[in-house]
Amino acid sequence: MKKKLLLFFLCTSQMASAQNPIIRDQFTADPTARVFNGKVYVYPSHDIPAPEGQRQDWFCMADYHVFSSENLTEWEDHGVIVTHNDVAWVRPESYAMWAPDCVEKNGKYYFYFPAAPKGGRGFSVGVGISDRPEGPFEFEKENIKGVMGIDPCVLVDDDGQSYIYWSGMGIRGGKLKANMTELDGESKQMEGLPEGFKEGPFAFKREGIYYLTFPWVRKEGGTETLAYATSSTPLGPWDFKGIIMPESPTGCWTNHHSILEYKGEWYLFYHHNDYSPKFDKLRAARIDRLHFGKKGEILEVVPTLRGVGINPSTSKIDVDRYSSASKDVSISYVDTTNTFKGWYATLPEKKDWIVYKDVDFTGVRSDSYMIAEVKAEKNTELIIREKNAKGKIIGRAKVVCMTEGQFRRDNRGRWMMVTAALEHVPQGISDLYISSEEGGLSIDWVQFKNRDAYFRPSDTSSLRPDDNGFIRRWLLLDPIDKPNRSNTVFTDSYLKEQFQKEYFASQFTDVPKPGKQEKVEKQTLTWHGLDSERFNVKLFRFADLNQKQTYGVMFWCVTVIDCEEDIPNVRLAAGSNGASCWWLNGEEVLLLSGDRRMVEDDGMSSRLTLKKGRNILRCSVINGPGMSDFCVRFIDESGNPVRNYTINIDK
Ligand code: FUB
Repeated sequence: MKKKLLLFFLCTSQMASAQNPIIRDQFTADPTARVFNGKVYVYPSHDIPAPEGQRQDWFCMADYHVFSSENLTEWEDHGVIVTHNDVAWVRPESYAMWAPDCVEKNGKYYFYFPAAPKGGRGFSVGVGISDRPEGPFEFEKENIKGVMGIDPCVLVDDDGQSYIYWSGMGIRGGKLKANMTELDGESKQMEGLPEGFKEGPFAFKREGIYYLTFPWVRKEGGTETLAYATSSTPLGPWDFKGIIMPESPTGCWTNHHSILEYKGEWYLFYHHNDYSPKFDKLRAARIDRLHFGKKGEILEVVPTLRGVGINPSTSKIDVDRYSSASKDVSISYVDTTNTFKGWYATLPEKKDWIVYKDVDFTGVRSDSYMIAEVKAEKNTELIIREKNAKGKIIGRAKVVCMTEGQFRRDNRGRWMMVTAALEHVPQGISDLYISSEEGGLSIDWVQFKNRDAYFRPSDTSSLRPDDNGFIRRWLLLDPIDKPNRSNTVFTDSYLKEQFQKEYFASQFTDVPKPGKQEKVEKQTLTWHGLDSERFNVKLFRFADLNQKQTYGVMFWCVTVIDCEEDIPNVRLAAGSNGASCWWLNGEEVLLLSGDRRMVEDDGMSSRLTLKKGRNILRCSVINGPGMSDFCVRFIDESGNPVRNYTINIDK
């Protein structure tokens, strides 16, 4: 009985966003891309590090995944479609599931793959059949008789006749029977191809011309190029035409590809070894545009980091995958022990720049902001322009160079998040031109976000309290875990203990920079500089927006009040959902205890003086199950709001 693969249903779908490489959470090689039902499906090999007992210096592949995308930017992983232990003729644990293909004929999908046969030597090729491109596939019990080798590729011609090509002592080809699972007659060696090692045939037809494309080692001791030949018939003889892509600049010995037309454009799918620079048997699939000349010749493709597709400006854009850059710009792995964390780009000097093409600003409002993950070797400014060096400035953000002691090495060192209001929003699709005011800037990603209903990032301008005196600019720390299931525990003694405890260094003295991180037991928490859209600072929403826990939490909040002169005889008036404690210039001035709802001016301090210059106001809110928030203002002797000061958290 043929075996239906249960495994298929056990695997969850995952999305990955992409430039090059396109799949960012696993090694992928030999990408065969096909268009089915208006979507692109990619069937790659799945390289893995060899487990113990397997040859450590060779290819190692136990299964196949299939991926799909409509925009060539976001790829859905449909999970494992078959492993080396699921097919009757394949030797279990053989780790030799090499380059596959999949084609559609009369509504059925045929998945062709090479593997090591039970009790045999070398490679054979088998087929799985499905009603859907992503499976589940039913696998033929026997391999295809007469096909001995690797890298099967099938061409379904306009008249319905199918041809299979593979590599085994050169490149061979033959007709397939209508059942798509058997050779029809003898296969033959493809004639007219150049001398030198060849494998990975990929055949297609365009404007009546048959193209046979293949990895080819053109010089002795060299690595693989991608090359092609053409013919007026599907099985040749072939006219050798030239190179599609030269040898890999990263030294990857193999290359293996497919070519397809999608929505009027042609694409080359291929691989390099981006995630494994020192071992080229762990490869990474890529895409770049391919163009034909007037006579149907394939123009040479230059591999890019940017790849293809349009990135929505509202999702994180890894600008280290740039389209072009000044010559001193470099890229580095974010984490050399886990290359899948990606790269960042460094712009050493003021003159350095990056261009990142095709970012879609549709839907970005004029009051939106940019957020970027950056680090600096000296105080500098990140500047993002539209199109080029002369383009309008979209946004710019100050990047301070954090000194030792201001950051923790275990928290990505100097890295920080910076935000800035947008000065200009490009219309539709635009290129980004990224530079820095002083150089010394490294950047990982940038994103453009619409303001939400509760907060927007604070900027460096001075802010006054609102018309009613409420203070709306704060540094908020991600919530500390306080797993209280009920608020009945909020007695004065419990709260004193909780509010006086030291959770992180300089907790009662520091005015942190946005992006600074604190280590609180096992949690790594970040400070955010935010302006509240409402008079009450919605801590619950803040936690939720940052995908942090919302219940059973303790928040720490700081702001700076700058006075031009002493303001005596004022009272701090606050309300909070959850209990809260308030400190002015290091002195505790108010405790709102018990389980309470937020009410304006719920508690009041005794008389205070806001001194000339900088005053540091700090609060902590603790809550079990509840929608944490607070509001605070200063009021004078007559109960009127005090407003003659500015709020500046960023100075
Ligand atoms: O992925 C294993 C083998 O490496 C493929 O079958 C060849 O084409 C080469 O890319």
